[in-house]
Amino acid sequence: MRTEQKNTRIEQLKTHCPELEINTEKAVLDSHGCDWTRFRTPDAAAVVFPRNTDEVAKLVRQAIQYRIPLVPSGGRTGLSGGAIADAGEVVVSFDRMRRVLDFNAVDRTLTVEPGVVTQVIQEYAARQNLYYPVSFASEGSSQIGGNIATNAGGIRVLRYGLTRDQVVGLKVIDGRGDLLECNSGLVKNASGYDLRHLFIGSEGTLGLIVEATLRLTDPPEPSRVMLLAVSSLDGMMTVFRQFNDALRLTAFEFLSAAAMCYVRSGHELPAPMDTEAPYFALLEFDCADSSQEDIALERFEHCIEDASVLDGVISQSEAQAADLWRYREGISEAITKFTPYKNDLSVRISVIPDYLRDLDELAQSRYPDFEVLWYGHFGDGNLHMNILKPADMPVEEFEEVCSRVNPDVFELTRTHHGSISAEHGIGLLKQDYLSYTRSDADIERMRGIKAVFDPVNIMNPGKLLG
Ligand code: 2HG
Ligand code: ZN
Repeated sequence: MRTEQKNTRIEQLKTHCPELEINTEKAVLDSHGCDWTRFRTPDAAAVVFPRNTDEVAKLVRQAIQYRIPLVPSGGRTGLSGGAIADAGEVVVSFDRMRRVLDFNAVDRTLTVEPGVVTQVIQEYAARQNLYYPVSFASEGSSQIGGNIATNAGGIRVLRYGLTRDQVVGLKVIDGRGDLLECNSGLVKNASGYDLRHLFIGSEGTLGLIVEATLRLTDPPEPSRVMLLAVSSLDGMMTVFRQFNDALRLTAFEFLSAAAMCYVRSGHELPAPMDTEAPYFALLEFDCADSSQEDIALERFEHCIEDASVLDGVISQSEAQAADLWRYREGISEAITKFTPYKNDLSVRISVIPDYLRDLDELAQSRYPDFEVLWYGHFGDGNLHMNILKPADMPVEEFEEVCSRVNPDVFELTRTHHGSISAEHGIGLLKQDYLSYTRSDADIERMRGIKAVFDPVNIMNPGKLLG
C-alpha cells in the first residue's frame, strides 16, 4: 500500500485518539503484522496498543469513521494467516491488556483481558487448585483473545473440548463500535441467540474481544503417558479403541515415522525405543492407582498379541511423561526451518484410517518429490499434514506447487465429510477452499452475519470470508 495512504491513517488515529499508543517502527510493524505462517510479507500502517476497553471502543469508532481496517493481534502463533496485516491495515495488539480481572471460587470462573497468555491462565488456575484444560505447544506465547477468536483446540480436546467449551462470558467491541456483553458467566441462559458463540472462532472478523470469562474445572488426576510403536493405521484404531474403552484418556495423539525422524533430529532426542514402526501413538490417561496401570499394561499386551503394537514405553514420573510428550509437541517447531506447507484437516474419528490412507496415496502420487509428514490429534479426528520445502526451491514456487494439489486434498476431505480446517482457522490461506466444507447457503448466511456486526468491513477484512 502507498505510504501516503498509510500516513493518513496514522494521522487520523493520532488526531482522534491522542491517548492511544501508536507504534510505526519497522521492527514492530514486521513482528506484529504477521503470525507463524511464512507465505506473506507484512505491510501494516501502524501497530496500536490499547490499554483498556474504552481505548478499544474509541479506536473502533474512529476506524469506522475513516474506514481504517483493523487486524487484531494476540500472540501471533496462528498458522492460517489470520493475524497478517499485508495491506496497510492497523494492527491492534493486546499486549497492554494482560490483566487477570477476577477469580470467582464459587462459580469457578476466571475473568481476564484478551492479552493474557494461555499458560498464565493455566498457572493461575493451578494456584487455585483448579484447571484450565486447553493446552497446545504454543501456549507459552499465545493469548486468550486469539485462542477464543480461533476456537483453539490442542491436545486434550477429547476429554475437555475446545476453547469454545470453556468460555462462559465475553465482552466484545463489535464492528459497529458497540460493547456487547455476551452471557455474563451464566451456566444456563435460554434467552435466544447466543452471540458469544458467533465471536468464538470468528477470527476477528466481527469484533474485538476485550474481556473473557472462562470456566475452570477440577484439577486432573495423576496420569501416565505411553508412547507406542504402531504397525498400521488400522492398528492405530485398534489401539485407540482398546485404550479408550478401558481407561479415561486425556490425550491420544499420533505421528508418522517421518515426523518422529524430524522431531528427533530437530531437538536431538534419543530413540524412544529400539523398534521402528510406520506410526507412533502417544496416549495419556488417568492413573491414580496401580489398577489403572495394570489395565494399561494388559491392553498393551493384548495389542502386542494382535500385532497392532510392536513396542512401547510408559512414563514412571512426571519428568518422563514430559520427555515423551516432546516427541509429539516438538514436531511443529522442529520442522519450521523447512517452511512447511500445512493443511489442518478433520474427519470423524472412525473415518481416520480410510481417510488418511487415501490422503497419503494422493500425497505420494501428487507430491512425489516432497516429503510429507503426518501427525495430529487422532483422538478428536484432527490430522496435520505438513509438506516440507526442498532447500533449493523458492518459497513462492513451493507454495504454488503445493496449493495446486489442495483442491484434490479438500475434495477427498469433502468425500469423507470432513473439514478443511480443524483448529487452525481459515484466515488468509484457506479462504479459497471454504466451499469444500461449508455450503453456499452456509457461506451466504455467514456473510449476512458479518454485515450485521461489521457493516463497513473494518474487522480483519479479507480474512475468513475473503
Ligand atoms: C500441533 O498440533 C499444532 O502441533 C501445529 O496444531 C500443527 O504444525 C502443525 O501443522
Ligand atoms: Zn494441532
